Amino acid sequence: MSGKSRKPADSTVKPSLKPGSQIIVDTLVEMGVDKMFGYLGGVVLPLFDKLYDAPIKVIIPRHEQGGCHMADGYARASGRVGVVVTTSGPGACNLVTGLATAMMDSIPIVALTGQVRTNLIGNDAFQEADTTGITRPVTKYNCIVKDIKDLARTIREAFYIASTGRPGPVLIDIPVDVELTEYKPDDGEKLKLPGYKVRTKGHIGQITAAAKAVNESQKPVLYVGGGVISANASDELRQLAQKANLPVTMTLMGLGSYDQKKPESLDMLGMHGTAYANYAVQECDLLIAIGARFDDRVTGNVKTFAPNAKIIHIDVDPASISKNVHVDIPVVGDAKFILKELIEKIEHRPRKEWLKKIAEWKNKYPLRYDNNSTKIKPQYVIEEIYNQTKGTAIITTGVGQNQMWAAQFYKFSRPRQFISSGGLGTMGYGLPAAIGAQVAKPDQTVIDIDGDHSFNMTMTELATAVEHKLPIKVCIINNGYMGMVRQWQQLFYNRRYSCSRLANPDYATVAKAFGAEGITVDKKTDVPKAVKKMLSVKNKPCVVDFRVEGEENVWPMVPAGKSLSEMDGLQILERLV
Ligand SMILES: Cc1ncc(C[n+]2csc(CCOP(=O)(O)OP(=O)(O)O)c2C)c(N)n1
Ligand SMILES: [Mg+2]
Repeated sequence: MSGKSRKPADSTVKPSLKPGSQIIVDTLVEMGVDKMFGYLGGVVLPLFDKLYDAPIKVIIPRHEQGGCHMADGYARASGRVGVVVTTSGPGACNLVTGLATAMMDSIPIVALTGQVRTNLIGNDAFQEADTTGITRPVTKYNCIVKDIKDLARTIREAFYIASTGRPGPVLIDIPVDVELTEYKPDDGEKLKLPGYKVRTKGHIGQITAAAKAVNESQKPVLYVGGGVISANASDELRQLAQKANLPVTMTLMGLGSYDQKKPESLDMLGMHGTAYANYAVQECDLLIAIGARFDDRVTGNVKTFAPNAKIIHIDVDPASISKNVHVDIPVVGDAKFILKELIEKIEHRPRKEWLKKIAEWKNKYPLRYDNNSTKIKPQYVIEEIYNQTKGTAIITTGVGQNQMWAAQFYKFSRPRQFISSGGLGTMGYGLPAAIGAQVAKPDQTVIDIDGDHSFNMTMTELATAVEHKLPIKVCIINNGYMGMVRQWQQLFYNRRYSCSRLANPDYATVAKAFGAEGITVDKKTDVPKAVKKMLSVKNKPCVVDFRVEGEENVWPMVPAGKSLSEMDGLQILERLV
């Protein structure tokens, strides 16, 4: 930690005994933690006192929700477990949105929360909240440690549970008296998780059945989700697709798992996916789902989803199998292991007609926008960012139209490059996630493509980025609206824009007030030089306020509940040729 004069640590502690607060720090170091996020408060002061001397960089957000999203962005960018710590009561409650975001997207986080003294629990003590009760539905696992003997082991278990199987957030609640109790922990103590089983290798009979189905299929499609990224299975996915000659479509969470520059990539499917991906899914005879969960934004009407297809589902979570859509060949286990086995058993097939048909769809319905407009089109801004960064930046997003355009117009080529709140759709995620990603990857360009209203929710975290000299870039696609809400109001509520336009601050001025660089762009011709300037800023964040056309829509669009082939906006795209 910087900017402090160190006072010697308390020397009254007997050498073999350690207070719980020191046990927490030592166990975090043992787990390989060298950076973490957190916020102070009464019941975590013992812990922060020990962090003062620890070999861990602690980044303090301006709101605990931001801290949780930072830990999440850190985890997504690095593949490691993100760690966040908060005080009891209000601090712990502020984590809820961040935990739910990580839970829905299967992101490994360990959250440590302080709690009131054990003997005060249940007394409505000052800053007491039932943290484990409140966070149970938004964590993979949580518990309270009431006995110092369990502390080190429980923290180790938290890291194990968060990062294995289907990853997710784990919360450990620690009363302040446990932090203060002295104890000599047993370093060699084994984890005690009798009920927690992780299936790694898939059932060989199922893998053989899957291989047979792939070999026999005339019109297969790979449908890939974020599970391939968490399983670090992108190399295997590429080998599988190339060996068996399979087209690949990805969910929002799966973007980056397959290089979108490759011809076999059909890009994103679903509500705002490409027409060629959606048509291919609706016409395929075999759908090979890997680490994906048949979310309603992907399937549209489940009853008419992939109507002619046999479905293979490879997933580490048995609870995901046949949850939304009936699966013919389930394979439960780690995608990396399973794909390795599958690659051995599959054969190349030419599939000329199928691939020709897909090429025709791709040719007929590429993603387009009106680039002859004199106004700034959001898609143009994103294309310019893509071109100037040569497709290599890490992109985080807000939620809404900005997120969908980022997914459509930035082409991703590697896993952990696209970081977005998919399952929960959390506005305010983009900026803190960018901070977490930049902390994880200091040498890479990290860009938050954000919405004006998403940015409004957590923009206070600019202070955190300035303090740590993080050169993140924030590109606000400023349409002056809650754009995605406005689009729905336009299409389904007869253009009655009820409450979806609010006053915004001048973002360049806001950025400068925080000590960041701030740029306003209101002319289309100024977009390239603003992007160039933004990319050249070092050692501090740069916010660019792109004043884009207010009523641009995201196309194509499968209206909620419709079947995937019933896309609106295709005629509009065709007219743009
Ligand atoms: C925390 C939160 N509150 C509400 C919503 C519902 N919602 C989804 S998109 C959206 C509008 C987003 O506006 P903006 O950030 O400006 O993005 P745009 O769609 O204009 O690009 C809203 C309100 C949400 N996803 N998250
Ligand atoms: Mg907006």
